[in-house]
Amino acid sequence: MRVKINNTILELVQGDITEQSTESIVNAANTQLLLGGGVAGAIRAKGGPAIQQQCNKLGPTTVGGAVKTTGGNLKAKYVIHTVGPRMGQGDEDNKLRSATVNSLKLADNENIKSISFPAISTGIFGFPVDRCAEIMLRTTIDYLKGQTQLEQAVFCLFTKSDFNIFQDELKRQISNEGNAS
Ligand code: AR6
Repeated sequence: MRVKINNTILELVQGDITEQSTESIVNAANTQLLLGGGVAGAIRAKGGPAIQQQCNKLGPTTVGGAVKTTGGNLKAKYVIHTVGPRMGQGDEDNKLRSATVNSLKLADNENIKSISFPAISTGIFGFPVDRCAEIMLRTTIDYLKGQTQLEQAVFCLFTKSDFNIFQDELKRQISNEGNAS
């Protein structure tokens, strides 16, 4: 599914984010910037050691923060590492909002034109996927309505069921606002 928010294409796809050819992909990181399992594990396996090496110089970071490294051997030139909330630590919704908006801002500040997000925090960190879809899509749509050089923002969902949840939520948000073209 694909909609346009002002000048930016917002797209949902199902698949492995490490196969995305956007200029940047987002890693669902931890505050230590140690690439563990899930998205991070796939990035480490496919991207090679340069990514963790750069992370070691940048970490630790904060929940909701975002930092950039090389994409190593990935198709994406850059990885934007952002830390989502771990379920149960408190103020999770705001932390997920910050992680999303800080990733988008970092991309813009670095003149990056395209970005792919996973469903941050919905794996090892245990955040519900429907709430993640609502927050990440709302935050991204609001951001793209403002000043941005981003040409494409992609949400890459690993499973068909997560894709369907994001698709239903995007349809709901777009029809409530009538802001897509
Ligand atoms: N492509 C796209 N989505 C994926 C992929 C992939 N290759 N692999 C998993 N997902 P997670 P978190 C989905 O656990 O919950 C790591 O150890 C997955 O199904 O990657 O934020 C880090 O180092 C889920 O929907 O991130 C941190 O310590 C979503 O991506 C911690 O996990 C996020 O799952 C971060 O946990």
